[in-house]
Amino acid sequence: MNIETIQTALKDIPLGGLRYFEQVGSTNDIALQWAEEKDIRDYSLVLANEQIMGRGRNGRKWQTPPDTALALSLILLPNSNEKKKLILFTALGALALAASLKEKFNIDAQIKWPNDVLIDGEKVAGILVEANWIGDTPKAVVLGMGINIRSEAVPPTKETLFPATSLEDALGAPMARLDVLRGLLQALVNWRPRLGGDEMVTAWDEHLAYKGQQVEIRGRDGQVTQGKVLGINKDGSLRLDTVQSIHFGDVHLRPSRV
Ligand code: BT5
Repeated sequence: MNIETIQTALKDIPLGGLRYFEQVGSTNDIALQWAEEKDIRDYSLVLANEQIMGRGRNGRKWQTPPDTALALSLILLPNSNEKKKLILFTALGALALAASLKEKFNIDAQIKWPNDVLIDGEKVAGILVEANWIGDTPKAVVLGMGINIRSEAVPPTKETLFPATSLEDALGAPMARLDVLRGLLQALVNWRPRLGGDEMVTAWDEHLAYKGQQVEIRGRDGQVTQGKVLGINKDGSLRLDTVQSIHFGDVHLRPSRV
């Protein structure tokens, strides 16, 4: 992967700009800085071959060893409608990945609400959405995605909170990182106009992990909610067969042992 091969692979994607790094701290950090620039354009992409300080949510780490994975941050300039639905950009990324994996590789992936993509119950990709603000108005959304392509991308079991896998392990064959990236970006461009619409919520719901299963959700305050997963509500919250729907993002969602 180098800037020429990336440009060739992505020639049909309406990128506003492209920055590629052999090694970075975090692509999201680069993208957040880039998004501060006056002439920043929609669909500007930061891509790295390796991250040494990749970030997950709430101070957790995301590992991207060299030559094995995709680490990308896409800068999106939200329109006035999208500004009201920032929370749904995470699902947009997850849905675009799941839809493109099905279409291009016939891989069935599930979305573990709110931000992980799983294959057969193992995490293959994580998503971290951040934004640049001017006062209380979001100027740019940074959609950060880490996708394990080769098995070497998968951290040792004792280092992960949740079982993990790679796309090649799922497919049982080698995959070109740039094919996965092109499919993902095409799907993102296609799905973005439907952000928060019925079609997106339905497709998200169809890919939802643990549907019909009993799960427990631990919130930031440590409070545990148990219930059966029923689906996604129109506002993007998770519908359980308890009285409450889950709106907040930092949760640990697991199949319940009961
Ligand atoms: C996430 O956080 O899953 C969001 C990860 C977002 C990473 C992308 S890469 C491009 C962009 N630049 C960045 O710096 N970040 C974004 P969270 O749900 O908090 O999960 C983090 C947890 O996943 C860690 O604590 C580990 O247990 C586990 N983990 C770390 N690296 C992993 C990997 N490569 N595959 C599977 N699990 C991993």
